[in-house]
Amino acid sequence: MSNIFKSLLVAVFAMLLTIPSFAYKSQYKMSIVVGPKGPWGEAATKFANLVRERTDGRINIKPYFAGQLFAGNQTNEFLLLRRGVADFALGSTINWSTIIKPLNLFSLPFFFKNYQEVDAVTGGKTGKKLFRILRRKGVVGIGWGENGFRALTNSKRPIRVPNDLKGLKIRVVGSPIFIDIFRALGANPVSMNWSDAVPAFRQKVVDGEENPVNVVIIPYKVYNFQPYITIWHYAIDPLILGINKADWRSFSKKDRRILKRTAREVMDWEKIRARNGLEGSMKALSYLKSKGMKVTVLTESQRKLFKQKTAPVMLKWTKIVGKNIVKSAEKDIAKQER
Ligand code: X2X
Repeated sequence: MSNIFKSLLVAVFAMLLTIPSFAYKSQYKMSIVVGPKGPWGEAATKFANLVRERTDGRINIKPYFAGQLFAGNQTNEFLLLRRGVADFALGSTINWSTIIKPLNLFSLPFFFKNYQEVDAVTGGKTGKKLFRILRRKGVVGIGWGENGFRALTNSKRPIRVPNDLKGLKIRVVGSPIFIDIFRALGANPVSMNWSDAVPAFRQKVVDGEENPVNVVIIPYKVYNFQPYITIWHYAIDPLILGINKADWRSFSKKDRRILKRTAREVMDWEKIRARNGLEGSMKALSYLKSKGMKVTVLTESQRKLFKQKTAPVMLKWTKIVGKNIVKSAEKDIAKQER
């Protein structure tokens, strides 16, 4: 080999090593099912801005709110992220659970009692296991955020015992576990995308729905259409900040570190807002009352009645989630309680 050719090769190699950013896209698309208002949307904007700033513009993320990237079909979000139609997503575990079955863990009826248990699982071995599963399916998870414990709202009456739900038409996400839960409770569940659900509330096409207080019910003013709310902690909806694997691999080590650090920081910020006033003194509930809502908080014994009614759903879906994942979550929770 001639010396000139050798030095040319060395130079090309050196170039490849020193410029890992040559394959970066000029813009990265980020999917979010909700609009820019409220903790979820605001966290997406904050993440995009901080990442742009901290990478000196190398990673330029554009948030696409209100499900624009998946044309309304929220349970397709994971597939679109995996295929690279979206590069990033701040997604609900519910919306991804139709593709990634173990994520139904968070929708198992009355499984998680409080935020400490949720943190023990997402921050524990189970959270890592779930991220490994996502990675095998083409998505790298870099942070856990929160939509929240899902509360039940309706326009007809207070819900205190399972019988109160009888015959009520309840909008749920298009994820089959929710159909099973509400059927077991005697209600009439209908699955509907979020973008169709909001007009359906306005037109009273449905009697009720279920969503977290701070992240959805308040920003979307659900109290204007459905004045009864029951706080029952029947399902939790963590969010995952995920990146398409090919995109992740294209980023330099330094930028990956920036992404992870920023995700942790912004997701912690978001979680505080998602939970604000929903622990201890439950101040967020006074806000709902000031908006004319009639608030019911289930006691532990009332909650048990609902839990009993949905026991067959728990059994069926434990198998679908995977017994090992459910066991692992139980272990993480027990560890936290010690
Ligand atoms: O559709 C819903 O209910 C929402 C916004 O909470 C989710 O994306 C799961």
